[in-house]
Amino acid sequence: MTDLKIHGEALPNIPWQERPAGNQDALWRYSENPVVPARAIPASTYIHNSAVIPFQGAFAGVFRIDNRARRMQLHAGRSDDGLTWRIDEAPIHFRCEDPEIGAFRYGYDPRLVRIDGRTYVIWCNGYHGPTIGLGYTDDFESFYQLENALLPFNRNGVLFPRKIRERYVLLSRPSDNGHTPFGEIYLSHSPDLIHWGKHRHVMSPIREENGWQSTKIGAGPAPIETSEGWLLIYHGVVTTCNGFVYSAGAVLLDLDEPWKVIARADPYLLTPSTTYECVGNVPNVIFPCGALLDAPSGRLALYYGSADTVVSVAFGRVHEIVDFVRDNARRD
Ligand code: BMA
Repeated sequence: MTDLKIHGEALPNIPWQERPAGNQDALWRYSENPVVPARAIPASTYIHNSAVIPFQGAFAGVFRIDNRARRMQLHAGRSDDGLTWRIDEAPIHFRCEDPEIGAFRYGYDPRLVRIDGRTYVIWCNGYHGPTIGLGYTDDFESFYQLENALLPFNRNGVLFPRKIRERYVLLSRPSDNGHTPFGEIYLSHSPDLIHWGKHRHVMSPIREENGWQSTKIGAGPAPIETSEGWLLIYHGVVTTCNGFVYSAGAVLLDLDEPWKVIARADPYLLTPSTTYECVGNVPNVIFPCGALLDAPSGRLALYYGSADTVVSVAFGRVHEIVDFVRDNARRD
């Protein structure tokens, strides 16, 4: 789709590698994956589902680190090229007005979204079980925590990158307190990032087919605004006789009423098939949490946790991914 309009900033220094000869997939893997090894800092056992964003002409990120007690922590990191990362030794300390909320037990699976110049962190926050933690930073040094957006149990929260009809909009995935065997994507509205309501159902797993998104689904990085709708990359899970398998897929959501699905691709974008996706702490996991976009060219770098062990990158072009969704859309 050559006349597709993609909203966003120019990012001429986006990490990038052209599609390999003979590859016809909408996304292709970086040849040097993984980009963050499990033991990138002495305190880590694994580093995986993590988010990145352009920052001061280079890049910054929030990384999920399972520490040497296997406690899930968030650490800040920086990079000149988006591929080689320096990750802080100490976990992020979120300043919070209410110590009851601030003293979270664990934090994992962060997303990063810039809205009106401020960088928001959305993560799965341990508060009597997993729920949606929300905070912000302007410098990746000081972090501030807001109220939890939703009640436990909930995971996979991510904000849209702008207000829609004067409301902040949040995707989430209500869950249970364990390795949830279900999960649908919902959307909530807020005037102030504190009070959330007007909850809407977005989409369900496709249970009857036993395909890649039959058990549960959850939003990935912040949706990308295009003239064809919001492009959302999400994860889908199938239950096999060896357990859950996590893949990445894509859907287009309505621009003004983003709980309405315009087109949902039937095939996955990426499913575990390399050694670093199939072997590790939790085998067979592709878990997208972050993306960089160069809007003028449509080049996209997708960051995903692999096998709950390392961080990997895949590349694609937004107009080709939109075509992929449209050309392969489910008819239900
Ligand atoms: C989910 C989350 C993710 C993890 C995935 C696979 O429930 O906990 O952090 O990557 O399971 O283990």
